[in-house]
Order: sequence, then structure tokens, then C-alpha cells
Amino acid sequence: MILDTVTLRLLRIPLVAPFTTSFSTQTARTVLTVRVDARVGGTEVTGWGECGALAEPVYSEEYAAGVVDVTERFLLPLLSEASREDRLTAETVGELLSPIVGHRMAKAALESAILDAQLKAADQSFAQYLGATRTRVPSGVSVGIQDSVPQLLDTVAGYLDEGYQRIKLKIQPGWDVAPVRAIREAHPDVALQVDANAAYTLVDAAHLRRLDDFDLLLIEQPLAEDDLRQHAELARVMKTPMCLDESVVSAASAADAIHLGAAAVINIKPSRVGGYLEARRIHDVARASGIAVWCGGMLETGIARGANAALAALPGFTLPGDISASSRFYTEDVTTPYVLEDGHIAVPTFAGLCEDPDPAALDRFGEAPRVLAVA
Ligand code: OSB
Ligand code: MG
Repeated sequence: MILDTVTLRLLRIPLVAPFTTSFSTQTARTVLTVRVDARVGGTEVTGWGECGALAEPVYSEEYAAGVVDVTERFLLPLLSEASREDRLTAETVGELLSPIVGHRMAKAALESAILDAQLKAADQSFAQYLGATRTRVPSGVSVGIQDSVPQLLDTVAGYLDEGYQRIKLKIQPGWDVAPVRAIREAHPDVALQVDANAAYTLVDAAHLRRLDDFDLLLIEQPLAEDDLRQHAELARVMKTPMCLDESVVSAASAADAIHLGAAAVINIKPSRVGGYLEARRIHDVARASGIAVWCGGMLETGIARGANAALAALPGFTLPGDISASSRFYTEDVTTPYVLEDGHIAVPTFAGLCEDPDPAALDRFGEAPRVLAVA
């Protein structure tokens, strides 16, 4: 592939309701879109990706405006020689970008756009490319921290009515045992898990053990990103399976977490780990180790939601992912919205990772695009 231009555009899409986690309240999703215009075998092709980074560095170090800078200043120049010589493929991007430390979400967005272009040129769906084994995936929903338990019960009942197959409750100190108990009492059989986004320390172990009474599928990332050993210690004293999100940034860190006993389950977010190809490697490592995985989310728009569904259709994804309908977060998506059908999201069959986003929607939500020539 030869890259001609890469176009970066920051969108700000309003959320249907504020989304509160232990690290922030979001009322809109700031999301960077990446468009590549390229030639494959002389034929012009366009590919799209979106970046998982939030507006602020509160979930991980990356933030959307910083992704624009690192992409322009450091990532694109690393692709130019391979592009000029027409030997750029999606599978070479990770290695070409490896001189830059970290910045995995920026790398993931660029790799996704290039992979989308490559698969569109080959007329191949992402599910085919991955070797996905399912045509639809069960849909779970991530429920933000609410103002009160009655409000939470209303919200959860609404999602269950819509058909969501699993509830993930965001927790933090002061909002944990009581809301979990309330959901469990109202819905004795619902598949339920919690996500703390690193809001606790090991000093809270005795408190967190109280969650063992509620038959949770897992507890996600109770401790800080760097606390692999402490997660392993906590895992030893809790009955609830330990799941890591923030701590797993690569297949290597997944292998470490598994070996240490810090993770019985792994949340795989393609953006967090540097892209879909590394995400698949984590799936493979976990599957070979007998560790369950599921696909996490970063409030994806239609540019990445279907690609997440294709990834989650691999055989090792044995738990429902945070792959909800577009309407969970957005009144209006930038592609054809993903909808819930019988509690599932259909795995896309079109070529590439996504539909081309609607130009009118991009204009409505977006700042001016930044068009970068690839030298
Ligand atoms: O920890 O899984 C998380 C959203 C933003 C940042 C971190 C997380 C989340 C979610 C939302 O839980 C999942 C989704 O996109 O549905
Ligand atoms: Mg999480």
C-alpha cells in the first residue's frame, strides 16, 4: 500500500446521558477519527479508524489532542519509507511504529485505518480476516455510577428490558456493596460484574471481599494499572474472579499477569493494547492459558463498534463484551447504527472494519479536518 494522505478530525458527539466512572463524568465523547487515502495495486482506497483516547488523560496517559500531535510528529514519518516503496501493510505497522514508546491508542487508530483500507481493497470482511467463528455476539452494557440506588435500578431494568445479556456496574469507594446488593436482590439471576477503574488499594481488600457474596462474574481492575503483584494478592483472598483492564497493555503484559495469578479473566480493548492485531495475540495467549477474555469498549462510534464485534466473534471470547447498541451512548451515530437483536450485535459482513462514516454527521460533530500528506 502507498499512503497519500492521513486526515485527522476531532469529533465531539453528545452522549444520551452522562457517563460517570471512578475517574470522570463524560457528557460527550471526544473522539479522533483517522482517514487514510491510499493506493493498493494502483487502485485508490479509503480506510477509517477511530481513536480510543478520551479528551483527558484520566483512564490512561493518552488524550485525543495529544494523539493528533504524536501521530503527525512521530508516527506518520515512520511509515513514509515503507509507503513510498509500496511495502506497507497493516501487518507491518506495529513493527514500523515500535521505535515510539507507548502511545498505543494513537498507534491502534492508525493501524485500524490502514487495515480497513487493506481489507476494503481485498474485498474481505474483518471477521473473515480474523477467522471469527460466530455471526453475532452477546451484548453486555456498562452502567455508570448513578446518583441513587433507585435511579440505578431503573436504569438497569431499562437495559434488561432492551435485552442486554450482562450488566457491568461501575463502582468506586462509597458506591459498591450497596448498589451491587440492590441489583442482585432485584435480579437474582442476572449476569453481573463490576468495574472499579483502579479506584481501590490493597488496604481495601477486606471491604472488597464483601462483594464475594453476590455471585459476580468478575471484578475488573480494582487496583492501579501498575499493581500487578497487588492484584495477584487480592485475587488470592477473593472468591470473585479477578479481571484486568488498564494493566494489560500488550500480549507480554497479559502473559505476565496470567503467570503471576493477577488475572483469571482479561478485558481486551483493541485501542488500549495498540490495535486489533495485538488484541488477537492477547486472545491467543489467554486461550492457550485457559484464561477467559471479553471485549471491552471505549464508547466506540460505528467506526469501531463493528470491528469490536468481529474480534469478539473469535472463539476465546467466552464472556459477553461491552459491545452494546449505538443507542446505549448516542442518539445519532456516524455510521448506520448498531442495533440489539435478541440481545446480540451482528458481526458485520461488509468489506473492511467499518462503513464509511456519513460526511454530514462528521461535519455536524467535527472540527475542521487536518489533512497530512505522507511524504
Ligand atoms: O473501564 O471499561 C472501562 C469507558 C471508558 C473508559 C473505560 C471504560 C469504559 C467503559 C465503557 O466501561 C464501555 C463501553 O464502551 O461500552
Ligand atoms: Mg474497565
